[in-house]
Amino acid sequence: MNQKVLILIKPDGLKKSLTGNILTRLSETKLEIVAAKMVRVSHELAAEHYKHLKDKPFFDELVRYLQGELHDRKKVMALIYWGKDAIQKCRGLAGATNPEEADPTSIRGSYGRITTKGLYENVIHVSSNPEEAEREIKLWFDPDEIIVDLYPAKEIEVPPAKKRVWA
Ligand code: IDP
Ligand code: MG
Repeated sequence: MNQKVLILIKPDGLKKSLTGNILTRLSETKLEIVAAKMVRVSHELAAEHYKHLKDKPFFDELVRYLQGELHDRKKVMALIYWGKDAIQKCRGLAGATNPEEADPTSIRGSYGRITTKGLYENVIHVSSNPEEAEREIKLWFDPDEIIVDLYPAKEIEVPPAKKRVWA
């Protein structure tokens, strides 16, 4: 079954200069990249992304982590992979949530760590099911930032607004 999946290279992955390694590992899947961008992550975006964990004791630290507050890297790389069994393939390469329990050859097993505060810094996010992928893709991307039509979209009239252009 063709699926789409949101991948985030988290701030620790960027700080450790792992972008190339992670993309190389993901290329083993032969999936297609249909969107990619660098994102400055607001508190609102990070909290919304991880809202299913808002009652966990590590939630505030997790939001700070995704915002880059722990790594002096206030950005993440967001990508959408698309193709057959995309979620299972990417989750498999990523490895278990806890980097100490992840297969040592997986991305998280190779590069993740547990901080002294107990947060799992696991360098990559991968959506875990199609419903979560849809919610997350719509949270991180607008339709026109994706080179294929993944979900129904509509056109709306946007009132004239100020926009930055090259000087
Ligand atoms: P996932 O990233 O494997 O889908 P989730 O349960 O969705 O796992 O958790 C989101 C993120 O929250 C994890 O990737 C990890 O960074 C962090 N996290 C999850 N569970 C724990 C925990 O028990 N202790 C510390 N950090 C955790
Ligand atoms: Mg998850």
